[in-house]
Amino acid sequence: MPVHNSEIAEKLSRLAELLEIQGANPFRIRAYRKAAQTIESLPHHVASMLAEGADLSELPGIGKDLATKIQEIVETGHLSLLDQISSQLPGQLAELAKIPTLGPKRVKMLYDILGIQDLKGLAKAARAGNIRQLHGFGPKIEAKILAETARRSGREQRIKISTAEEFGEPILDYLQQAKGMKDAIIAGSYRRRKDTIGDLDVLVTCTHANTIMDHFVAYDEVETVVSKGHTRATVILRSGLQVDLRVVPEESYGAALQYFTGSKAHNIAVRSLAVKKGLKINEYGVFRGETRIAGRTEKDVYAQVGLRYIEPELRENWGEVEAGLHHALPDLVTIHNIRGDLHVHSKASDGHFSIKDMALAAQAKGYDYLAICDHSQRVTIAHGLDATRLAAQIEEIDRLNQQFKNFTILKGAEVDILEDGSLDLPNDMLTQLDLTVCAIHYQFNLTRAKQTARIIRAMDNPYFSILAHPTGRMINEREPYEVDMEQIMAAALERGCFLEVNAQPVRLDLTDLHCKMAKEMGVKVAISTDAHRTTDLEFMRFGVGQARRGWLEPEDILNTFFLTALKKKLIRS
Ligand code: DGT
Ligand code: CA
Ligand code: CA
Repeated sequence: MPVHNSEIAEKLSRLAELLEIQGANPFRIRAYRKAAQTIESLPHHVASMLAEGADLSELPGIGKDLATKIQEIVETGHLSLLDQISSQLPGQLAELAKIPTLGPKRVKMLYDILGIQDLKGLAKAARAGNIRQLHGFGPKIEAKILAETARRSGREQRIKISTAEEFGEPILDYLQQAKGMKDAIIAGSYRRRKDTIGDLDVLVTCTHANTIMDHFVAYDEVETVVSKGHTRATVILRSGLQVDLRVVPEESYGAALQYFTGSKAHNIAVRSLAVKKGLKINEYGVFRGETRIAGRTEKDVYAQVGLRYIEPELRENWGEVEAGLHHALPDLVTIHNIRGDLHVHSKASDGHFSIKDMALAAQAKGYDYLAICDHSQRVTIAHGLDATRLAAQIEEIDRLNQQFKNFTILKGAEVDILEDGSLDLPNDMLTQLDLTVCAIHYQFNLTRAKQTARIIRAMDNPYFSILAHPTGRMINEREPYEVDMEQIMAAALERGCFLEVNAQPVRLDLTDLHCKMAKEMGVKVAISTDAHRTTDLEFMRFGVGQARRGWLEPEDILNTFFLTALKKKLIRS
């Protein structure tokens, strides 16, 4: 995979940052910073320039030394000087410098004066009020640091659902190899398809519990065995992920699955229904007095308390128990309802495959359509398209469509929403497209009122179709920007616009709760993968998971419709 300009720029600015903490020569630091900016704003991929034999030292502000370093990044994906300095710095100084409130200058001061070298030390000093004493810090910054350290220590423990799959599925495969294994399933938040997962809760039925327990703790990724009994064990993997295992008898499998799938709040609501009926419910079954009246399947368990089966994604006590009592549960969308993908990239911007390859991959998935939405010009780091390049792409898609049968490539663009709410491409270009996905990529820090107004102003443009990744959050990396989502949804509904559920596992934006809000307000959403490579099309399942958690049914989702119906919906009156 070729190295992107943005990745090169990132490494060079990072090097500047670390050199600053080391107290290196300011001129040298500035040189790396400038080089990073130069690379970031280049219209061409450095990787291809090098491949074509270009001499990078001819670029402004880039001398021989920097040219060599850039070449190293392109060739190896690494910058050895960066790795070296990073490992020389004491403790977590390199990490601390990434905290926006701090930056390298302040990290250096905190280390030099207070000896702070990690997150723990930072939090401790902030709590003790030692940071406000320092020149140039003050109570406001100290409070910010405190909030930031709390946020970081809390969030570091939860992993993305996609990462949980990477660890979880091989564990299930491994368990299946043990003698006497029957069912094995991961319950908990994983089964509820939450966007992040605290730990894995594995449930098995088998003929030889002891064999399974031994087999489980012998898994080669296990670092620590926290506990191991006859029917339950807890281990920590090398990655830090905790895995709980429970062996349950077959006649209790449904009850155990129901119990350990949670959520806790859902279980409590279900239990109180049982109590009203004079029943007892626990992980072994539903009991009337001493008699077990259900337990083998989840369906039986729910039936005994007077409920229809409730899909795991709904089990958050967000009204599903009430709905279950009144036969008002939604018929949730499934991955099989999805007929196409409305937001993918090609090589023309920051994707890695041609339009044709992306289309072939989508067709192979059984889709009817695929919308190519490359970035617009403002997003220079992604090599965004200007009007001329977009015009050429439109022609290319027209040509390609003649080669496809029963499959349509839709013409789209991921249009940047500029700070004043205008769109980054002229309307005489946008009118030639089937749809636009419009997104914010800059100025995340506006006030809630300003950010909301900016987005709504963008929706005023008649060529605005779908608001892409509406909050901009990146799980464990970036907080959402401030917006009034209710106001945005109301505006979208009024104007005939849609919101995206971006299915990238790091985004999952809209979130589950926002999906539910969309449902309640009657706004339709598009579940889109934002794929940059053919394999990314598989992210769809993560988006569908969030949509299901938000109670969405097929008709709530734009890309469950056939092409003709979809096209009608995309036309704004
Ligand atoms: P996580 O791991 O933080 O992402 O979230 P969960 O939901 O997987 O929670 P976890 O692993 O602590 O527990 C798994 C399930 O076990 C949970 O969803 C419901 C059930 N559970 C755990 N503790 C209790 C409890 O005290 N009462 C009830 N009713 N259920 C519980
Ligand atoms: Ca769990
Ligand atoms: Ca657990």
